[in-house]
Amino acid sequence: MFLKPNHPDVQDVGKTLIGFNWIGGRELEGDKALFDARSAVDNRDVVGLFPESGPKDVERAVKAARDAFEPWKNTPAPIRGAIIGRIGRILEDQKEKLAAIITREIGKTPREALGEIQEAIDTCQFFQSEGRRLYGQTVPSEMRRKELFTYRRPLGVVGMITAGNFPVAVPSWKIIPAILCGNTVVWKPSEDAPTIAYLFMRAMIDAGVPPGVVNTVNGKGANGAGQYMIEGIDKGHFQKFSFTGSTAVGRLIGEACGRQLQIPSLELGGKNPMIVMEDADLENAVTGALWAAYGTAGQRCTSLGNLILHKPIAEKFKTLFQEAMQNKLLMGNPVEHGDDVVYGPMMNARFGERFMEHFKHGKQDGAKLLSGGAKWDEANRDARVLGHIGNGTYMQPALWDNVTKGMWLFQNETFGPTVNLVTVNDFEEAMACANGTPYGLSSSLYSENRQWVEEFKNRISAGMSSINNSTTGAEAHLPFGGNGWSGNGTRESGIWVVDAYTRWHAINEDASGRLQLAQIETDYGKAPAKPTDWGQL
Ligand code: UN1
Repeated sequence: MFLKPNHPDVQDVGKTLIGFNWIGGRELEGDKALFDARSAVDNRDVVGLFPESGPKDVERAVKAARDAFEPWKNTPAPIRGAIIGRIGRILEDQKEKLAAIITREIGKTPREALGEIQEAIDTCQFFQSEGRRLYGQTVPSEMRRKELFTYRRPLGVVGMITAGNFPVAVPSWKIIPAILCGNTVVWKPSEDAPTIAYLFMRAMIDAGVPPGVVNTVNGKGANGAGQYMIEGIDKGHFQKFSFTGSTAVGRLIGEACGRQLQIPSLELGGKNPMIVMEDADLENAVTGALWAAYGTAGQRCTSLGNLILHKPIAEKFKTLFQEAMQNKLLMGNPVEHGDDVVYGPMMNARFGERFMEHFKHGKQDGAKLLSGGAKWDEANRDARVLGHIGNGTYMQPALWDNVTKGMWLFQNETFGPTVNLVTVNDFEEAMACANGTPYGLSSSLYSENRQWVEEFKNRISAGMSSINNSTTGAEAHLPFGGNGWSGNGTRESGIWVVDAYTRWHAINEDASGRLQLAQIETDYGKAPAKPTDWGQL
């Protein structure tokens, strides 16, 4: 591993890692120039230097993955599982160091960064033992001396593109089950977080993942490695594709995979609703809403979008929520102030610019802005903002009131620290609002009323629902994914994801020594000549 001194002003924070693509177990430079992976917290801090990859790099990685496929597929699943267990232990041993890189690179608070590594450890622990299951079935045959079996078979080379907001946890949801099932991988990590991706690769190599089983190509999405990966679908490079990111890019991948008659795994955007009913524990609901809206600076696909308030408590909730924003919501530099801040910067300036655009839509539609609307800077910062913020994109928390279903704000994902307050008269209207967007990822209801809870669970269109908990924070062994524009119905995590990375193989084994014809020669038995006369009853 190569490191060099950082910019003189930020040398205390850490060194600059000289990064590479991993192809066929080797660290390779790309066909294009290097790019700086600059810290979201302070852009003077160059966390890593990485190759911007060209189409040839993608092809090299695909070849390495193809060559590695047969031997890896033939490695017994319990051995593949044992290697995965070792990855988990390395992540556990290096947890603090890796979390510090996440904080530097994308600006997550230390406790969230540790949680992120933990999510990858949980995934390794889960799939380690799956290597000793990966069950098929024995199925009874309709013929004598014939046996039927099912086996899970790997698919081949899996292409993966992941986002920067969960740069280890989400890739682990894909890579770990994919390789456990015997596939090989070409992964394009986010250009916002290549350093942590590189270190995750190193953990895999150290654990004994053989050369070529997992490969990385770094670089941009559009006009970069991401685009070349997607173009590779039509060239037949991949037998499966898995993507976490925007709905627009998900559609492109879905179209290309459709042409190859493949089902990609797509985890896309969200506009997640939270309903707070009149009987809710308001203190708990305020805490949950505050975290879901502003935690991770709103940069989770599970972040809260529409906060739907039952009219009898709407005013009281609003007051409590605004008080909490004033008293509990510290923001700023997570490298300097650690977990004192609830949220840090946007992952990069581009995300900040995109976030700023939503303000003009809100104003045009007549929503009322109660808070926020700008970046924090030296002139407007208040006591809630901690540390040096001059070299990053730090957003004020936004709060919109009087939002209704037809507004742009209600319907579109904003991916930043903002939330819409929507007041409703009754439970029916609350459900109509909660189901009133094209998305359906996460959702939440705060209520003690069992009937409402039951109705909500049955009628909400979402892949994930919380009762009396926030919209974020899915556990690593439950199915993760969404409905509508949030995905294509595939799920990640837990046992369910195994279906995404294997296909079923049905085998029949005939020991009769002759050709037995199913359905035609099957002895289904006969009714007796004199059946019971049921008419006598
Ligand atoms: C994402 O934002 O893409 O449920 C994943 C959560 C996290 C994962 C989010 N465990 O909020």
